[in-house]
Amino acid sequence: MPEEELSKIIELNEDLIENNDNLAAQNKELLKRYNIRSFDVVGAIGAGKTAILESISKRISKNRRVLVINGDVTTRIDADRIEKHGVKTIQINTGRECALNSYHISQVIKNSDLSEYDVIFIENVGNLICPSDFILGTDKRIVVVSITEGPWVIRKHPMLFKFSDVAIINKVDLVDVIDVNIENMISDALEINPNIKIFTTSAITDENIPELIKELFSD
Ligand SMILES: Nc1nc2c(ncn2[C@@H]2O[C@H](COP(=O)(O)OP(=O)(O)OP(=O)(O)O)[C@@H](O)[C@H]2O)c(=O)[nH]1
Ligand SMILES: [Mg+2]
Repeated sequence: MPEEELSKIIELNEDLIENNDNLAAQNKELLKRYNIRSFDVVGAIGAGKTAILESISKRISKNRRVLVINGDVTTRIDADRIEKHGVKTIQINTGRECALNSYHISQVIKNSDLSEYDVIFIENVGNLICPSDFILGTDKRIVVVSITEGPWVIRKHPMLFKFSDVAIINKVDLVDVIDVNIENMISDALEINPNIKIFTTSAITDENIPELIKELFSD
């Protein structure tokens, strides 16, 4: 590719990321104005993002007004699963895009009555690479992997761990049948980001889900 074209592509990418960051800052301000606590949940396909949000929703929906925004390429399967637990959901279908961006979120929050919510969770499209470039304007980012993705999944995808506040290593109920050392996965995450808060969970048995909720709502 000619050098001139390559530099245009790089500039375009930089513009995209800068525009995304600016819009994310506006999202953050709007959510703050309504006193809404917000989290975006990123992670591998099938790691258990929706299952964890189901587990959290059923525990907190009695005391808090929750909206879950689900990013998915084409379906509303995840939103339908979560809605059963007494929270509101909005599905965003991203089509060919492999991650949500702050424009998607700005459209949703501009067109919602934010006075109806105390908490917003955003489940991103399952992907450990694309979402790292696109912050959304939430208070905290949660990254989810599971032990079934293999012992190297964290080391192979450092970017999301570097820029997340909370890491979840899920499906620990399967530890007896999967050859993986969870302690090593925890060390990998801490090496990438010494400040990250790590929870080893099972969305099936609810192991450590109350502790996770405590962390999310502690300050
Ligand atoms: N054994 C076990 N299975 C789990 C756990 N969490 C999720 N699953 C199962 O893993 C599969 C995928 O879970 P989802 O919650 O759909 O995962 P996801 O990360 O939302 O997937 P995408 O949105 O498609 O990226 C489902 O069959 C869940 O029942 C867990 O902690 N333990
Ligand atoms: Mg999901």
